[in-house]
Amino acid sequence: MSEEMSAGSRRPLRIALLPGDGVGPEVTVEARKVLEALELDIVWTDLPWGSAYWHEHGTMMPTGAVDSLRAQDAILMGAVGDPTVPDPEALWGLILKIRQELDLGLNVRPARLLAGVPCPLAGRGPSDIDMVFVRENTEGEYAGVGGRVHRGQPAEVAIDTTVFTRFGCERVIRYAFRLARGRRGVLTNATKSNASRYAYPFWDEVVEEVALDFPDVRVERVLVDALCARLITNPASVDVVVASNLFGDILTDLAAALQGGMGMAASANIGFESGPGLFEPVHGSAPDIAGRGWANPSGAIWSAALMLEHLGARREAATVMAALEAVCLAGPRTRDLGGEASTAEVGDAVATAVGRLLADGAASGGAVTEPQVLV
Ligand code: GGG
Repeated sequence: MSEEMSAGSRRPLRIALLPGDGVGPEVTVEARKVLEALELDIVWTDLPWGSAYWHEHGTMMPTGAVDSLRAQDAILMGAVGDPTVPDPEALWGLILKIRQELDLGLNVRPARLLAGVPCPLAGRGPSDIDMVFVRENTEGEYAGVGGRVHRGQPAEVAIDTTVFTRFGCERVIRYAFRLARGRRGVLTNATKSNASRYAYPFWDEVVEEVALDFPDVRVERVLVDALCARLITNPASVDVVVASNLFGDILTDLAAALQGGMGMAASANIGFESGPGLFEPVHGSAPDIAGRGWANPSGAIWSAALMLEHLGARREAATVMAALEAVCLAGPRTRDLGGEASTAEVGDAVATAVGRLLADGAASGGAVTEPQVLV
């Protein structure tokens, strides 16, 4: 984490903007608008990578793309995926490649229901849904280890191997314990060690070993299928969840639904050493609604707040979150939240709220303070 990056830092923040595909450009332009309302000194680098780039050049990104990202302080991304590009090509050519090559081993996804956002569960409100998912981000079923032979033949074989390393698991699990310690002191380990022969029993062992260093955190081992049910029946009982890459991916779509829909969900892909993190809404490219101005920019704006927090600009991160929360409460809202506003109208409203909060803070000498998510 770069603690030294703050609003008062001496040099501008270098932020790469990677809008990507589908609704990605529509939501990232709003996140950028909100960041610009903070009046930070930011040097933007626009990256035209994604499916259109693939059609022109045959690859999702140019040669040396990931290395060029190392010079940035952070990457703000939209989404990747388009019906005209094979999914494995799009994902392995861009987001999964960036995560692996920059060693962004951690994916932190808060799932909090903001006041004013409708919850699909009857009788549940913001006090019931406030969780953080800590997802291992470069291994597991997304390690890319496997193969396919005898294509198109009756003997065709396809193998994807779950890969857990002690190094990769332990650093993520340790992070989750630290996060749990600073919240309710409970860590839920999402596992499947009843059916998995080797990988998840190993994952559980690492959790138990790391737990010895955190005697103040109660750890519960919950089978991922049972955890899905519990997220519906008793979401308030879940606080910090640590999960493998695959389970984290799936659980956070369910959690996103609980926090009002995919459009609300944000994520931080971060490493354990210095280097840029990548911040992206959890939703994909949503080609079915792309170009209509319907996408909810909240997940992208929330991701921008996580980016600021990771850069050490905690007060600014809190200001963005306070602005987003004010707009969720009072509107305008996009149609996924029951409103009629466009993506740009919501972005404008959040940017205006940021300006108002800054002016109020300057007038009162006070700062917006909010609990933060990253540790
Ligand atoms: N910004 C989210 C996005 O582009 N999602 C596409 C996707 O399916 N990503 C897989 C993953 O997050 O592991």
